[in-house]
Amino acid sequence: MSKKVLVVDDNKNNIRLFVDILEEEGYTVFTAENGLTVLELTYIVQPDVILLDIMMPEMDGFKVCEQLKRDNETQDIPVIMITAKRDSNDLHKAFELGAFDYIKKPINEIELLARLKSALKVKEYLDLLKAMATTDGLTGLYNHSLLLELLKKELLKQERNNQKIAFVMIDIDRFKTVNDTYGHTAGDIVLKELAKIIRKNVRASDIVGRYGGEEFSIILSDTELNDAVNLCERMRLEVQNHEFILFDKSVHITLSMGIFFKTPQNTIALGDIIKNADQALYTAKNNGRNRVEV
Ligand code: GH3
Ligand code: MG
Ligand code: MG
Ligand code: MG
Repeated sequence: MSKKVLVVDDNKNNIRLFVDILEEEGYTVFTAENGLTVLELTYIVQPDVILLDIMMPEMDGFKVCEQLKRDNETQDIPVIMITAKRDSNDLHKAFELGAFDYIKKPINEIELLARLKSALKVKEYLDLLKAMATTDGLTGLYNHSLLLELLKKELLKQERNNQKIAFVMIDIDRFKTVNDTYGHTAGDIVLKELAKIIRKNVRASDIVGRYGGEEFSIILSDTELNDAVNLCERMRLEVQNHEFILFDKSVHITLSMGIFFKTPQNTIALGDIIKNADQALYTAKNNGRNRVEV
């Protein structure tokens, strides 16, 4: 996919020059003529790199860079400063503010493309690192630590919007038997396929993660208890009837689930939400497995 470059310069001619060079090279280019809208534009466009003019009226490149680096959502996007200045104090300042690199005006096309390429390489590694740190390698779902992070964020959002939230803990029944009978690799196939089934059953906005081993969690935002229970029941039945093909064997599994439902009035701590969902899961196991409990 074509890389996205955001060019910020108050001079229309400069912008045209950048656009010509970059589009010729196959980049997708977005432009802004002043610093004021860069942050919002960056949220929308999600550029891979930003070319940022220093001297601009209203809000200069230093201020824009500072703003971008202060914001969680934008701080990892490499910023290449474009400067007509010759003062090394300014370069020093740019790097202090978190700029990745700089290019001096007048623009040399070869230099511009070379520096851009090196910034994009770094961005690629950063993206990869971030994905590795937040994704479960086997299932592709969010991993444990990101799941908790997202639950924390979701709680704040629900509080602000006065919404209800359901936290679901899912555990495969007698999974050890699957491993013991068909082997660990076969067990891994079940986990992968189950992750897909769970993901398929929830809304795109719902959060699904691998809590650990053979345990999965779902965060259902802005939901009613009834809807959460129905969803879990539907999923429970689908999994019960699903044929997992492990090499040449057909295997069936069942799930136990525990739901904790939180209303805006309930100011429970994050840890207790998990504890309560776990408790409900434990009840489901005790009541015979292949069940949903609240
Ligand atoms: P219960 O119904 O009480 O949950 O029984 P169980 O056998 O599922 O529970 P137990 O906690 O005794 O066993 C969980 C099993 O999950 C044991 C472990 O080998 C397996 N498991 C955990 N992570 C993985 C994994 O990544 N791959 C595979 N193949 N198995 C895993
Ligand atoms: Mg300028
Ligand atoms: Mg377990
Ligand atoms: Mg289990």
